[in-house]
Amino acid sequence: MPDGAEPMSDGRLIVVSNRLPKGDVPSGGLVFAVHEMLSQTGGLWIGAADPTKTAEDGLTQIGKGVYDRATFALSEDEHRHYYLGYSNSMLWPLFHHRADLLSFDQDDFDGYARVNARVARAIAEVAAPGDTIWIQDYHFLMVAKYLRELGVRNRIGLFLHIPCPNVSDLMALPQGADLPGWLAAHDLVGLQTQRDVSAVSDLLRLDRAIERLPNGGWIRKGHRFAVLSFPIGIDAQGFADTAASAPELPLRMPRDAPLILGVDRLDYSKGLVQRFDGFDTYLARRDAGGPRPTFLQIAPGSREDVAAYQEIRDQLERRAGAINGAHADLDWTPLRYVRRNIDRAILAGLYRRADVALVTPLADGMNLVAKEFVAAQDDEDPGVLILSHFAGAAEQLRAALLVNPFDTSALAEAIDRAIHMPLAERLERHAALRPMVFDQDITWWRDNFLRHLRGHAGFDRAMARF
Ligand code: ADQ
Repeated sequence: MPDGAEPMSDGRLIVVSNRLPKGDVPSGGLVFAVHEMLSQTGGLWIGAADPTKTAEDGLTQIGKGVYDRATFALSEDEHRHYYLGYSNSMLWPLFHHRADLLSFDQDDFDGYARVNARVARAIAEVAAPGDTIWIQDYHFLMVAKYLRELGVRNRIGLFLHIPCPNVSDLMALPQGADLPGWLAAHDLVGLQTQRDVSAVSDLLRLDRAIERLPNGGWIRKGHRFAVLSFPIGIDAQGFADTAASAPELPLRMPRDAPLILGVDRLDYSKGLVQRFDGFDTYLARRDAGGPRPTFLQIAPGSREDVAAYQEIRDQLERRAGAINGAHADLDWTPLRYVRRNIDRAILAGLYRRADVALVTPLADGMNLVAKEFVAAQDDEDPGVLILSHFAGAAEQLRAALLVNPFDTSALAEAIDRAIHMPLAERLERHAALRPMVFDQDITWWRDNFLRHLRGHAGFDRAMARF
């Protein structure tokens, strides 16, 4: 859209995410919610193509229906630098407060910038006046900046799914001083939590060109923008229905034995080693005559081309072996560690069967597993959620058993408390958690974000007062 023209509201929605949904009716929270929306309104969904030898500009249409799906090209080299490198070996660890894991490489940043610029050019070519551009996550932090340089004045929103770095984290990023400017190129930056909003507010103050406006908005070189929290939700009712009608579970354990469940992508941010340690301590302290719980940890591998992920995988395998070695018996394996993807209906059934969920990340934007567990419970006999203070979900799910995942002893104590929690307390906690998950679901999240971005939530009027 040429400079000078006024954006209209409610044009098409253009969504950009690293991954595109597979199949015609995709499953999974965010993907399904955006699919549902685009199916109603039409629009365009852009994501990365599989890497090839060389990469050219433009978009390739890969699916046509009520809305279009298109890919941008990525060379193998760019995949290495943009995706494995800068996105997942710089931004991911940095935003999860793990500056010790950063791997510096100028080529990584160059690849990231090149891919972001290509995505911006592709969007600029297809965006009509009035279209809303919604960028997902840390893979595309520079796209809005490039779009503005190309003269695009459409509404641009960014939703960041991961936590925000604080000022000292950011100093470890060679491009740290530029990040506030990249964020300022959007109209709306959406974050998971209020804690993230505070962190970003501190970051923005590092850029002298950015000023706070009296009503809480921000301005940089005449461009106003907002930074607000929109905690992401799940399709709670859908998940509850799936859980209630789940097939029989192939668990082979006594029906009355307590089941403790963990479900995570295998990632160092999820606190799995600390969780295993907590369970180990719990086992060492437990009363020999008491219930014999099984802790089932499901953790499919991810990003296995990145060294830090291979390390955490090896570490967990060793810990799992040692824990079972120390505590297992002829008829009891206390820890079951499963690394494969589990069918969603079975997963939902496992959540419902579980007496305790261990959701103990060291840093996490939100953590959908915590919400899925709450949604899947039998309201008359609910299980207990043990939740880390460091999961974004802890801001909403205050009625969970909140723990510090670094404190092994406290974790062991929480497991013991959860296993023995009386029904009355479980019911009370569940009653407080349930509305947070069912009322603030994925549709609420999506509509809330887009209403703010498109200016139907007083955003325009509020901005006009500045
Ligand atoms: P993730 O880090 O991927 O997401 P999370 O929010 O927990 O983390 O979502 C994982 C999803 O994968 C859940 O829906 C879970 O059910 C599913 N899953 C995990 N293991 C599985 C298995 N073995 N089989 C099948 N399904 C499995 C990022 C951020 C989070 C943020 C989300 C959404 O890191 O903090 O909550 O985006 O914004």
